[in-house]
Amino acid sequence: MGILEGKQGIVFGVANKRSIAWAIAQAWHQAGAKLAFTYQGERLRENVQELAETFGSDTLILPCDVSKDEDIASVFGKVGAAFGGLSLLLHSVAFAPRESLEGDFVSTTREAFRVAHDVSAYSLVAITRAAVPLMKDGGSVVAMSYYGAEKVVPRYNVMGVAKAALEACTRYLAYDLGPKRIRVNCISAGPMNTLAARGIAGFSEMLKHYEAHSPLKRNVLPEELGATATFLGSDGAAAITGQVIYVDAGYQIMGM
Ligand code: 0WE
Repeated sequence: MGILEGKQGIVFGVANKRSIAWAIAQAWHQAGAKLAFTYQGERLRENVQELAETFGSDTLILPCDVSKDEDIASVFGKVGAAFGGLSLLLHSVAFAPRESLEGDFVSTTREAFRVAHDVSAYSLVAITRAAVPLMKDGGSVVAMSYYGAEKVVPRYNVMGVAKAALEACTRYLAYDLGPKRIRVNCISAGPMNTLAARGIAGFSEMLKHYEAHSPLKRNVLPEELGATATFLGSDGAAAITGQVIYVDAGYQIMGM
């Protein structure tokens, strides 16, 4: 009997088998949850279908561009019809235009700033609001963040500002939804070797830096993010809301 038995959830942000969202979906599934998935764009449909259907050929898989209100309304309409209720929501979605993650932060355009905040931060507010009517017995919303939200990580740039907004949104949502027993938390993960990290200049050096300098002297495994998200989804975390939980081999405590 898993600790998420009888719970139903929706996962935003699977792109491929290396996605953090996929690691968390597997952990939630193994803990007994029934899951629906969304995918961003036709390009990713097959990938997500192939993965999600390992949980059963009847798995609900829906297109969703989180920057479109109509897509979000359609997804939650269909999830409501299929599930009747919802307990778990994973937000593992971020985007900033590539150029904005390369040069100086001071060069960030108004449009890059807008897109990064719309896709990476406002989307949490939009999908959480749409989930509230389905979370009749309370629920757990989990969003993914990164250390660049609180300290300068060279070239993370506007994504750092958007993750700071995401973490602040988490606190305000937690306050609003606490009376409905809906909890909202972030997991701040150490750097992971995902599609989103591919091609980022100096990324393998970043992994080596964590190995050398984090208290645990290693990087984080995807299944460790899954285990934390499973805890946050479970009744063991019933009094935890509005928090940023660091799953980063301890890196965040260091001053040097
Ligand atoms: O949040 C992220 C990355 C999210 C991301 C990645 C991309 C790459 C492709 C958002 N938008 C885009 N846009 C693209 O066009 N991380 C925590 C991973 C990451 O990204 C970095 C990092 C780390 C760590 C970028 C610069 C420096 C460090």
